[in-house]
Amino acid sequence: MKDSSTLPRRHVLVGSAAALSALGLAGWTGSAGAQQAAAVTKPLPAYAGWKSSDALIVHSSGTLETRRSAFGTSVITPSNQLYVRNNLPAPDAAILDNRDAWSVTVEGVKNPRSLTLAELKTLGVETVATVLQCSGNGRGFFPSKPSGTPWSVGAAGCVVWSGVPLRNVVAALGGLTDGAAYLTGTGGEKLPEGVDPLSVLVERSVPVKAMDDALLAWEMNGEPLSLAHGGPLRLVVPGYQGVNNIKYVKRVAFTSAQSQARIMSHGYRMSPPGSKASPDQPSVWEMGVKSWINGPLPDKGALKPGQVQVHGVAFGGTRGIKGVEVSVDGGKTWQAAKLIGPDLGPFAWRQFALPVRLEAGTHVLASRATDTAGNVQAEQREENLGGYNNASWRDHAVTVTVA
Ligand SMILES: Nc1nc2c(c(=O)[nH]1)N[C@H]1C(S)=C(S)[C@@H](COP(=O)(O)O)O[C@H]1N2
Ligand SMILES: [Mo]
Repeated sequence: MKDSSTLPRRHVLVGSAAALSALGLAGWTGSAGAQQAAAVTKPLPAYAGWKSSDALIVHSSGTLETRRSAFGTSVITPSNQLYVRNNLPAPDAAILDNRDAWSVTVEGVKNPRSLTLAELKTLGVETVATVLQCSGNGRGFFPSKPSGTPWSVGAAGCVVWSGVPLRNVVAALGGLTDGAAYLTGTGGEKLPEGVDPLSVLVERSVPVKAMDDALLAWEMNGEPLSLAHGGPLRLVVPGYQGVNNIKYVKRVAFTSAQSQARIMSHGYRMSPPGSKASPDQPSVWEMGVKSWINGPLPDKGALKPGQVQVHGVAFGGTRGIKGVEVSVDGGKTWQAAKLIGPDLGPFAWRQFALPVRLEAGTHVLASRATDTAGNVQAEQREENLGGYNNASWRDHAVTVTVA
């Protein structure tokens, strides 16, 4: 299947569930849709074999995307439908055999040392709902076709973490040393041989203020953290882009400078188009305000004229959501949607819904969120080399047909 978007719609009705959604996706991701349709035939990788294949698009063994049609109207994304992004092969599952024996080294505190997961569990526990989103989510909408996975909307989910607040750990180790400007987390993957470790190491730095909300988490959605999502232990930095949430975390350091790892110095930078990535460009840290519609979607075929519930998700990084507006005329006019379901705090997403009557014809449905600080979701993406931080409401609009 090279370009499924050229198939007539009646083929959608006879296709498999997987192909069906892929065809629908092709309708709103343009050129990226074709690549997603091609990827759909790949099986789930072994470390994520427990996931729902119907709910996911397998781009590669390290990149699984939640289908737009799989996001329901509940707040929490079920673990088996959550996207996965692994920059390196996942560690051996044996690291989960004795979870409590996993250890993490803490540096940049008065009394630096290693702590086991068993010890961490004695220092406190908190639970927090956060949006986990890859900064490349929405890259598939960039006409410039940046290299990297052409994610549509599904490199994101909202999940609940349990773990020890990082500030408790710091307090137990005597507090921060002077000059701590960054919180640096290091992933515990085995690095490939024969290459400069800094070129592959997953190590990220965020401003030290992120410590106030950060957790060392061992549980996600009420279950011990899976290997796919960073078990036995993960650094969770609420409100920050996915890459800063270090899986299999083996070292946490409070440092005066940012990590020298390539993924920090050159990767995940907001590099202007035509430039070269460099450490002086902004890194992808806090998430901005963003929303998108998850229903109705074009992949269900033509709608009947009448009332529909336009629904979707909205989040505001560290600031939470004040409100969401919906447009059914491509952004000419807007109506306030209702925030529905439980509010799980500033880092979670809110579900929204708006009942509208749609007559026969073609309708462009869009959503536009406002965070609690009054920032309004932008119409246009910020062009950049890597295709990061796409929050454009126009890019995320969907076109539905009523007949
Ligand atoms: N150790 C480690 N942590 C990591 C990564 C990784 O490859 N290794 N990928 C990062 C990226 S780019 C993203 S978007 C998120 C993905 O989290 P998930 O796979 O649990 O959805 O994890 C981040 N943390
Ligand atoms: Mo990512």
